[in-house]
Amino acid sequence: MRVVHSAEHLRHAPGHEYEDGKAIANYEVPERAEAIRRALEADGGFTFEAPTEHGTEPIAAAHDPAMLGYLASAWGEWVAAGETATEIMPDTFPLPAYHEGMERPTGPGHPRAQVATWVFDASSPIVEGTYRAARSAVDVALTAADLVLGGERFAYGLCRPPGHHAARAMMGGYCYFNNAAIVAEDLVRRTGGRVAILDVDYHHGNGTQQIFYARGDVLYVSLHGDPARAYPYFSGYAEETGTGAGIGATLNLSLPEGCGGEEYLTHMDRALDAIDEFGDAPLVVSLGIDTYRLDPICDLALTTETYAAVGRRVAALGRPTIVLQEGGYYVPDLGQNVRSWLRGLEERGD
Ligand code: SP5
Ligand code: ZN
Repeated sequence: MRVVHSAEHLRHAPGHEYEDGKAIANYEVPERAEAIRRALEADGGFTFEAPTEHGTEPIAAAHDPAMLGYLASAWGEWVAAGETATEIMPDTFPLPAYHEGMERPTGPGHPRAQVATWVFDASSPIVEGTYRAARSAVDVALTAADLVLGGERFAYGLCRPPGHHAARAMMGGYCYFNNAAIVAEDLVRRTGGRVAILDVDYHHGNGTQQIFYARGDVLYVSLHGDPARAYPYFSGYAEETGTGAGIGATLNLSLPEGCGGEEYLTHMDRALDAIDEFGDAPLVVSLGIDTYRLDPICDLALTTETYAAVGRRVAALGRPTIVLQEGGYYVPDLGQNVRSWLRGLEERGD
């Protein structure tokens, strides 16, 4: 299988995130992508290539161009305002109730106001290299899509930072640009056809769902920890099925705490049935490995073998498939788990 990878992700090395009143080391570390790269290199069955430059147009097709503009200039404006911290994080949140019954002042505001306008959580710092790394993750994803449009049955984009929590006009959850959504929108525009997205990250892909919620031409199917207990809390319930032309084109399947391989695969079969029924569309997979039994921030119990079984079942759909990396935070086994998933997809065994 061909793998698209760039060292540009190393520019994004967030230091901290907020948990239970404390600053802790950020889980979304550069070593994640390096561990995956090394495991796939050692396998011998993957060939690596660099992404090609795709510019900002595909990003602006999925995101608010003003959000793109913000991320491009955030670091420079932070420094120009005399700030010296190495991470930009929101500390004051403009909830709708802040301005209830009042006008919301327009204008750019202080960089601290700006970041809280665009970033919805306290896990997703913007550092000096974030914009270049996030641009490169998009190029990685779009280059993987190019390979599949060029006739490859599968391609894997080793995206970092991840993307599925980034909505049309909002970043967060370690995500800045929504790599999978940008690819799906680009595929729709280039092929004139439909696209299915399968999101297997532990967390609900609120951003991907939001971007396509009113669309009937992009199916979004997600398996995730029940939002009644799991981040991002505010979306991912079964009752969310789409709106307008998109009614029926969103499917959320919640997983219980401790869910293991056998139970997981029954939920997966429901997800795959929905994709099969959607028709003969290319498939984009948001591959999160934070469903692993040892993941430090999640509570499912999947094993390395489960990932191969999932890969095999996805292959059985028979669709051209672009696999894009999302989460997964137990770094010692992350490479083997991704390798197992992709080998399952190619039916090379685990
Ligand atoms: C791409 C991706 O996987 N983003 C996930 C972002 C999760 N961010 C914060 C999660 C907070 C969960 N805290 C759980 C504490 C368990 N000890
Ligand atoms: Zn996740």
